[in-house]
Amino acid sequence: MSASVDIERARRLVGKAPRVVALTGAGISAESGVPTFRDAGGLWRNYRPEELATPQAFARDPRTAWEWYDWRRSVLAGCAPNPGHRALARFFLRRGAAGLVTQNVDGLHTRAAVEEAGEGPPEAALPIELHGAVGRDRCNRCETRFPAEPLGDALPRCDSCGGLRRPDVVLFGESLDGEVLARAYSLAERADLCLVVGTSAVVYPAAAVPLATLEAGGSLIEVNLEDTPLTRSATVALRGAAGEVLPALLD
Ligand code: BJW
Ligand code: ZN
Repeated sequence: MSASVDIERARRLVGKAPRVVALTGAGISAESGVPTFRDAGGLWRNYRPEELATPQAFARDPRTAWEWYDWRRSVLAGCAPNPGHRALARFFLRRGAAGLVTQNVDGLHTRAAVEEAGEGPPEAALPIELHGAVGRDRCNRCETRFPAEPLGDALPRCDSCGGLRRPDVVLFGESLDGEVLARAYSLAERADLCLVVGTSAVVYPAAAVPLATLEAGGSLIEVNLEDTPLTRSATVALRGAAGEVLPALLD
């Protein structure tokens, strides 16, 4: 089917769905210059991201793990929301019903919502961040949270208990926050349509969020450059860059 027919079908689905949930991944931020995890070019000093985003990497060699996060923070400091983030932010500001779930830790959805709303966006327009936020630290021992600071010669320590700090993100093998995950599933189960954008859909339990919409009888639109394990369940699969497809789909 041609791309223009697909986008028209997808626009009709969006138009008639009372409640829409979106699940986004690293691909939506690629056009902002944020590296993805599993595409070519996802390497940093010969490490694969999957090897560094683990509690084992932090335990074995905290300096190397910290340097990777410090590098990612410096990349992010030069990045801004792109037309894909902004189209989603406008959509949820306008529609409210259901909402936005993201695996991303880059904070760009929140920045887009603030920019589109002109400060103080309503709660419903803010993303549910399944994997935390890289712009915060958390104490490994007492869980106190701190704003991120640039990495110095010594590894950052907790002001309250002296424990090692780490970025406040969910690493492989760690559990997601139960309340955050429950909110995401509850939105997905009650949605008529799930819009899945820029994720390889291989990391669980995030990849099961669209399945909750499907199991409840809803439909699925996928926006990605390539096929994923979710593609065969998609009602419409839109092939293209999120920053181009989302404004055409949602505005
Ligand atoms: C574009 C584009 C453009 C590019 N436009 N598109 C069930 C089965 C098997 C395993 C498990 C399971 N349940 C749990 C597990 C274990 C594990 C897991 O899922 N493993 C699989 C990989 C095999 N899950 C966990 O460990 C989770 N914890 C957990 O379940 O606890 C309980 C438990 C533990 C152990 C066993 C069983 C249960 C925690 C997962 C935490 C993931 N953390 C990370 C790092 C976050 C911090 C950080 O940023 O450093 O989260 S890993 C990384 O992957 C990051 C991402 O959020 C996540 C998903 O990646 P994403 O967003 O999909 O990015 P990519 O790069 O993979 O894909 C980009 C996509 O965009 C591609 O498709 C491109 O084509 C596309 N694209 N440009 C549109 N312009
Ligand atoms: Zn502490």
